[in-house]
Amino acid sequence: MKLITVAGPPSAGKTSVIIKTAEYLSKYKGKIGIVKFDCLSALDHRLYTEAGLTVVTGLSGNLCPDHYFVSNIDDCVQWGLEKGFDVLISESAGLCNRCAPHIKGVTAVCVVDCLSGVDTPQKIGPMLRYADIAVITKGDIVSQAEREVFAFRVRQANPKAAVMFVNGITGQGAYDLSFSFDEASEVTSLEGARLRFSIPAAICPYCVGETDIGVAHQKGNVKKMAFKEAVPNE
Ligand SMILES: Nc1nc2c(ncn2[C@@H]2O[C@H](COP(=O)(O)OP(=O)(O)OP(=O)(O)O)[C@@H](O)[C@H]2O)c(=O)[nH]1
Ligand SMILES: [Zn+2]
Ligand SMILES: [Zn+2]
Repeated sequence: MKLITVAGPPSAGKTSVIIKTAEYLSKYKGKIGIVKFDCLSALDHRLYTEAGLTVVTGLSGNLCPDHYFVSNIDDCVQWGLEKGFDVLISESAGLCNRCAPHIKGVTAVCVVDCLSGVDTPQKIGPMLRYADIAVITKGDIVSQAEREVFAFRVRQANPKAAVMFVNGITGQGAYDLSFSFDEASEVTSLEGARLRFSIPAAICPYCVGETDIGVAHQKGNVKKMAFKEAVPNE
């Protein structure tokens, strides 16, 4: 079974792109399964099941969704193998912009939407920087010049990634994306595999649910601000 991790900011178009790509994948590559990771709620299972795709949802609740992802992805692989999928695609929310679910040796996709602003590719960090394929959505709503500038900024953030435009609504570009999944390697277990980028350590009382503000509650892995002021120009 091939495994593909798809990450990207909320509402970037991940589900739309996956559904359009899965149409081709199920035609040419066999049975497709989906795992959706999110924090508090996810409605994507409705879209996936309407599209005829089998999906499981993992909600991380009070954990960072990427920490939750890395603790559960091998179980998802085992589920996918039991179900007899040929391709398993994980969609994760990329909510903290510091984590990335991408795994060494597993094809990694980052979806960014070109309405999100030209600085977004720099802001979203390892989710884009460590992806093999950067998919840009919503190119239909901006001008050719804006598409080019956005793609340039994506290439600056990750010079190694293949950059592809996919329209999540019409599916334009999804055929090419489905072909680039050919290179995804076969996975039977992730035991011993490694993430491409470390997940931040976050062991402090707030990680385990404390809500009180005050020095007495700042124990463990706490980082304090350095107050370097940027002053207004005279
Ligand atoms: N115009 C346009 N709209 C798009 C495109 N791709 C996705 N959308 C729309 O953008 C919205 C969000 O798309 P989703 O596919 O749900 O995005 P997502 O990244 O899966 O969202 P979450 O899982 O909720 O984070 C939907 O209304 C889509 O129809 C695109 O290429 N062009
Ligand atoms: Zn989604
Ligand atoms: Zn995180």
